[in-house]
Amino acid sequence: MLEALKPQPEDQILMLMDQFRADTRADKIDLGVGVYRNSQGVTPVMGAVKSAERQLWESQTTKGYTSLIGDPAFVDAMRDLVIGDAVDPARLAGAASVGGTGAIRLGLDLARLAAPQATVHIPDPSWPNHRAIVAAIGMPMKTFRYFDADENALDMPGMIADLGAVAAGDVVILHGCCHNPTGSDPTPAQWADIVAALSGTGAVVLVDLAYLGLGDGIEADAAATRMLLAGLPEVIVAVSCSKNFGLYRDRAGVVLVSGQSAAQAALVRANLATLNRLSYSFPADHGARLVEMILADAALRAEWTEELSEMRNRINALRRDLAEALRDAAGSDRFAHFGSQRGMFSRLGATPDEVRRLREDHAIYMVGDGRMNIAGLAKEDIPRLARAIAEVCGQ
Ligand code: PLP
Ligand code: TYF
Repeated sequence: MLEALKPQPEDQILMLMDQFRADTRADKIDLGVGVYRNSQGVTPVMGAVKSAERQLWESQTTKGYTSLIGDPAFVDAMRDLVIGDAVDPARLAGAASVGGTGAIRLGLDLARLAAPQATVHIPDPSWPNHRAIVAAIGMPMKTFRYFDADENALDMPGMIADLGAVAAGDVVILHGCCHNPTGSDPTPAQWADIVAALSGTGAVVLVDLAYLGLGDGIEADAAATRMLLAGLPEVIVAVSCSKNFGLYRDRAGVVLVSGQSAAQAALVRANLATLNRLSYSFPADHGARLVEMILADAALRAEWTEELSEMRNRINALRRDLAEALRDAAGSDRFAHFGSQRGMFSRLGATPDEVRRLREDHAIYMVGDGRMNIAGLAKEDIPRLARAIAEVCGQ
């Protein structure tokens, strides 16, 4: 039977990780996979996480099963962090997931249970896994205009036109903040236009929130999600704790769903529990519990908030430094947007051939579409990176 299996396309981003590891050049620069690195080039375990792990080791008396939606205290803590009081908690249901990817999958599986023929609308461009997951679960899919690569700016008229034409019951994926791969998010006024375009369509928004706190701060980064929740009757929010808690391999995440009534929320909760049960019964608990402990304890929360600010400030300083170095190296403002974009990523606007030359001639690794993980950059590498970019893409 197994001979019938077909080879699967590889994830381009994860493939690049292996290619980088195999490169023996000492001065190689990794701008591929989206992980944060500190000034020592390390993706650290956050201090607040270490403290919570120590406390958990001392205090945990059982590793018995939690519940099918995970630890309810974790779900509530994430609801408070992400949603605050933007919607009546009685209308909300949530479930712990296996990372942000698991939350997206859970949210889309829920939508498919409710409306198997609904079309899922994905921004152009988007995180490649969106398209891959939608294809895997067999829902129809369409892209909507998001970014104008020539202008290095959002295509607001295109986006508003496309979103306004979405059919009732369709699903629209939006990045809550720190858009991957462009680093370009709508302004609050533009978000208001997006909500206005969607309201009345009957579309259900799925907000992918993988970088809360890494753009402009927790409250600012949650604002769009809250605006969508407040303005639309049904919203699914898929939250990752991988980046902002540095819990990548512990796979902590949550899906939060706002329904139109408390009765609908109960129905959603029961469906999420069943979806978890059919995949793996109980979602992983360790990372989720650490997050819950950090959010519930004033001292741990203050420590985490401070560490998250440091990460964000470092990313934004790297952005400014890179934009400045490129201005000097290229003698133009062509790359000025790196300084004002947010989150881990920006796109260089390079051709596939230029991306290849940067890799082969300069040992600089970025995703094929020219996406760079600025959060993985070492400050010392900025001058060399800027010179290489100016040389390869400068004309
Ligand atoms: N969504 C986006 C846009 C991402 O970039 C990522 C990657 O980190 C995720 C979701 C999911 O992350 P994870 O499954 O590692 O929590
Ligand atoms: O976009 C990125 O680089 C991160 C990490 O299948 C990632 O979101 C990439 C691919 C993938 C899972 C996570």
